[in-house]
Amino acid sequence: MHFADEAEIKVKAGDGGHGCTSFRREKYIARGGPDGGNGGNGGSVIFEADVNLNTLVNFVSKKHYEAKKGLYGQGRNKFGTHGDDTILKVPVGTLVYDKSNNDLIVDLTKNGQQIIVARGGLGGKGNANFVSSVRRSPDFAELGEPGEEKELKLELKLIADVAIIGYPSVGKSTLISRISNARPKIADYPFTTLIPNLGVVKVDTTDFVVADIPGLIEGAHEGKGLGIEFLKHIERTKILVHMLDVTHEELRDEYEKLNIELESYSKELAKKPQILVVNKVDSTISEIIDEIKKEFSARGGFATGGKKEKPIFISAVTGEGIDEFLYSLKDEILELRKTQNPKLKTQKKKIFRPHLEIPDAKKYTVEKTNDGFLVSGKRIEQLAIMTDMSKRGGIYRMHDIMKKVGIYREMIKMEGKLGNKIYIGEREFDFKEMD
Ligand SMILES: Nc1nc2c(ncn2[C@@H]2O[C@H](COP(=O)(O)OP(=O)(O)OP(=O)(O)O)[C@@H](O)[C@H]2O)c(=O)[nH]1
Ligand SMILES: [Mg+2]
Repeated sequence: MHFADEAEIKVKAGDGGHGCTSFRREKYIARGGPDGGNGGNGGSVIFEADVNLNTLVNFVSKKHYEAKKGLYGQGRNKFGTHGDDTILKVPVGTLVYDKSNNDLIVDLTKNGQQIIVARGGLGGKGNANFVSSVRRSPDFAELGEPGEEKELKLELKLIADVAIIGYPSVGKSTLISRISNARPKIADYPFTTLIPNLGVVKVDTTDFVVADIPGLIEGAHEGKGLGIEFLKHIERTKILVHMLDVTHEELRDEYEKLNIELESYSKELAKKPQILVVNKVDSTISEIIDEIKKEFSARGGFATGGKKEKPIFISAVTGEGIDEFLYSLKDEILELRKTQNPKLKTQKKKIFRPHLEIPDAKKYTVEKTNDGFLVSGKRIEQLAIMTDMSKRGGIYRMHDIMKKVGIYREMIKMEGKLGNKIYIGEREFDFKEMD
């Protein structure tokens, strides 16, 4: 499987259902009062960050996503059902960009965090809404608002508190599978891990996310092995667990070489606190462990950014030393969380439903064009697109609104006259005489 950390997709929210034009049927009354119900709102397309995912691969194979339409309103004041939202789960650490202008829409950093990326269209109002003293039997209803449509670019920068780095086959995946819920592939050949794996670790009451990073080798920054493109995923981690393999001969040398690789990728990365872990103690003898201890302390502990002076010896297979390792990791994380914002907070708050929020109709601009006026504004554009242009009543209502909110006054100030056009979004109206 190819590791997908970028994808481009199209999303389309559901259209709002049209409002209904209908009149009550009653005995002996030719035409009863209007009773056309409202159309349902269209569903929105929503992203939700999920800590159990670690690639965007689903979005590489499927590129189009839609939410359901709202149903039409019906007679007897029956409302159309709202369209269902489409919730797309993405890994925590997904950045969402609007492809049309490359603007960052959101950086999904919290597990459970949701964002509406394409808003469903508002359901149109049925004719029962348009009764007034001067309009007793309105023969028009609003159309449903089209759902938003967007082209998005997704980019993944995984967010983990801890990243396990080291040469191939030192036992990084074995460790993450022992301490977390992650179940990566483990094998005795180099570069078994091709994409970072994430796992949630729980020590007492503290939860944190650990990433198992593919093996690095000397020259990785020049593209050797799997290269260093994965290192961008550890830019946001707090701590690096630098793992060495006790069965290798030149541990100190390997350790320094990897730190140099980190530094050639980013000085920031090289400065991150590291916990040094020497794995596979079950395959060696205590004399060798003593030798390694001496070698590290003789040279003064860490070469870069390190905090812990002495390596922790573990066996990811037998479990030896794992508790000591987990408790030092937890202490370190709690210490760092005091100064930084915790990244893995599950967000339980309900997302804000923009359907409930109608934009302010008084917020608009009027500009002169060569044959009339261009009127812009969220609400006025929404009303225009929802106007049923085949019904005089609908068009008249639009003119009434323009008068009420002051658009006509503006146009008259700018010498609006009969024959002028009024452009609002995709719709076009004719300037009328004021009565
Ligand atoms: N004896 C012993 N073998 C271990 C230990 N930890 C891992 N191994 C073995 O080492 C080999 C490599 O383990 P992995 O966990 O796949 O190593 P890795 O660091 O993830 O390797 P890459 O993904 O290729 O970078 C496997 O055969 C493991 O069974 C350990 O504590 N003791
Ligand atoms: Mg591995």
